[in-house]
Amino acid sequence: MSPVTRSVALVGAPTDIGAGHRGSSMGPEALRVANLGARLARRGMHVVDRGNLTGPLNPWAPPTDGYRHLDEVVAWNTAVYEAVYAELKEGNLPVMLGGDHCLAIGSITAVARHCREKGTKLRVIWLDAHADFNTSQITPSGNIHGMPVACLCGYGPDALTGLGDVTPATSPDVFRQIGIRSVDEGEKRLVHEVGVDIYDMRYIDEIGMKAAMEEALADIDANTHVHVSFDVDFLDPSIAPGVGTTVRGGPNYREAQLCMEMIADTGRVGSLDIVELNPAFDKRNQTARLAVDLVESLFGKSTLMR
Ligand code: B3U
Ligand code: MN
Ligand code: MN
Repeated sequence: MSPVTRSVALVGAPTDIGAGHRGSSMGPEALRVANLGARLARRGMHVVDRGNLTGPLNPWAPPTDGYRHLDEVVAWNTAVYEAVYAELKEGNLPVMLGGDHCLAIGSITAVARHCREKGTKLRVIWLDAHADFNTSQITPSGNIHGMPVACLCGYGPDALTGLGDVTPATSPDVFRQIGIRSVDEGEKRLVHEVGVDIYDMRYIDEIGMKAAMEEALADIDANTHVHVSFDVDFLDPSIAPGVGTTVRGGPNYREAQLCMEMIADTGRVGSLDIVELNPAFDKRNQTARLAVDLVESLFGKSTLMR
């Protein structure tokens, strides 16, 4: 099945403001070099590349009150929020090229507003090694790329939880997290307390990617907008070394392809983030090329012969 719209807008957000390593700021260009636009066009999509958003440089400062670079994170997310909302309003399918995962606060806040205005149900498929549900009290690092899901659910500073028209932008029941295998102690307690639906690697190993994805996608219907937030560290580092925080034991190539194909089969993909790609850690752009390959599957490329 085809996605919600055939018209795709690429929006670059070249920053590593929320991350613990420098370099994801080079992600948008690496994805372009890996031919993202042409590969989506090959899938029959009409593709426009809006170029890159701009925002403050990374001051590389230590945390203040549990946050690193909060003002700069707010500035970048405000830009992402406005750009993604404008694309949705025009009927385009926004693909936000990160950048680190803190930028999902802006993109998903925009998608949540769009869904409220359209009366559609929002479902966020969060592909990641991490739960990204830290707060300033429990974060081990102060890095805001470890906090976007919490912020989107109202656990965060006012400047980030209140980016959009409604605060908080979403709630825990909106999320399905896939591939999780690195969760901090306080974060683990919090995701259990609020009830995030997590398909961790132990569960995927036990029941298989197919059954896990069937469960995760079960209640998507014709009135659902699916947003995919693809943190490239979701993938096993043996196939995707180009990320700041590698965690062993992630999905292999075939599992990742199946995951993307099953999301594509819903026919409801309406927006996408591609984040945490870090060319400074990559070899010959292989992780960017793999990410593009998987995104092509997300937009309908299938190996199915029958
Ligand atoms: N949970 C850790 C590490 C982390 C989260 N997201 C990424 N790394 N990419 C933290 O710092 O919050
Ligand atoms: Mn993440
Ligand atoms: Mn991650």
